[in-house]
Amino acid sequence: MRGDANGILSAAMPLSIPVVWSDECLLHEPGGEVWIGLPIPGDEVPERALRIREELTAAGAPLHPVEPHDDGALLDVHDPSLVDFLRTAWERWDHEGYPVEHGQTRVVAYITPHPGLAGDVEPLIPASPAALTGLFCFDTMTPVGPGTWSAARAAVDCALTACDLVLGGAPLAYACTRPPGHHVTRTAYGGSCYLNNAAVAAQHLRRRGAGRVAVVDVDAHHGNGAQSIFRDRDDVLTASVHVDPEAGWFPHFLGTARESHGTNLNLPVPPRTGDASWVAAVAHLADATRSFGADAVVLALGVDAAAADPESPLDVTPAGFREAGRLVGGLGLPTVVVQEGGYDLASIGGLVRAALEGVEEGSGG
Ligand code: SP5
Ligand code: ZN
Repeated sequence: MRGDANGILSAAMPLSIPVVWSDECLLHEPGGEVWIGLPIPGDEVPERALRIREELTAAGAPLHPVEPHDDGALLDVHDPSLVDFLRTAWERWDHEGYPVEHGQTRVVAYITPHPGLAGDVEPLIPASPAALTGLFCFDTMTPVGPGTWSAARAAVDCALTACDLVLGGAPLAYACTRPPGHHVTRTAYGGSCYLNNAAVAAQHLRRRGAGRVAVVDVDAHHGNGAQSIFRDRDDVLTASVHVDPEAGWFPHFLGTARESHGTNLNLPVPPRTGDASWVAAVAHLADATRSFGADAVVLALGVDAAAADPESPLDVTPAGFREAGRLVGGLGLPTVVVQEGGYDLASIGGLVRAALEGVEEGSGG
């Protein structure tokens, strides 16, 4: 049983949205991350995806196996140097002896080419692997280990497979992926993200015939990656509701309403925002998608805006996620849902289920 918007209980229909899955997405183990100078446990863990899959299959959703895709759309949105770095980072690190000689079991940066360091001198490509990491990674919380590349590349394939289902006529498809991707720009990764799955999906939809695509991002954190990647494009709308970075939240340097322009909409909300204001912001994103004339939607579905989530101070409930899903589904557009954040293992499955039930209800399914 579940409550609808009026609080009336109704029998839950089984979910019918295909859930695209790859076991390879489980191969990335953060092992820990460095936060403000200290090692802490990483919370972007494989168990997240398992919990979501368990909940969705219990709700009746069919699993759909991942299909491999070439690098076409991936290299449209990411610089080849970033992709090459991520593909080879662990082997280089291991080969240079960091794990054995120093106990450094993950690739992490220790120096970055801050714009104030080099001024107008073009920085070197560093010979040291530790220094090279700082050329591509913008934080200390996004470690690369032995399984990271396989998992991140599989996550891209899951997003692309979900796109193909929709391009083939399915109204909706869900990529049950990790690691997430929405913080990754054309040239730099971070925020527990390596490759921008949602941006690659949007680009793939464009390549395969959708004239205009909207990336609607409801993760608790700003979708800075898609904003940056598509900044000069008038064929992709990027729209994000997120906790206000000016109130002290990741990604700290970006995400204000002032960055909004014709095809970019940022709606920061204050800490402790609950369902009413958050759902109103999602309605605003949906209205912008309609006005833009999108032919397809990529919903970047992080569920870390939930009250119990350790990574954000927002207070959205499952009913709020269901209503957000209804609003996006109600656009009546082919919709690819891509998993982003969400870190409370006890509730993550139910939150994603609520959102996807809402998408199906809104789309009339
Ligand atoms: C995809 C996504 O949601 N990325 C957001 C990553 C934000 N990470 C900020 C980490 C700040 C340190 N968290 C420590 C939590 C201790 N409870
Ligand atoms: Zn997030």
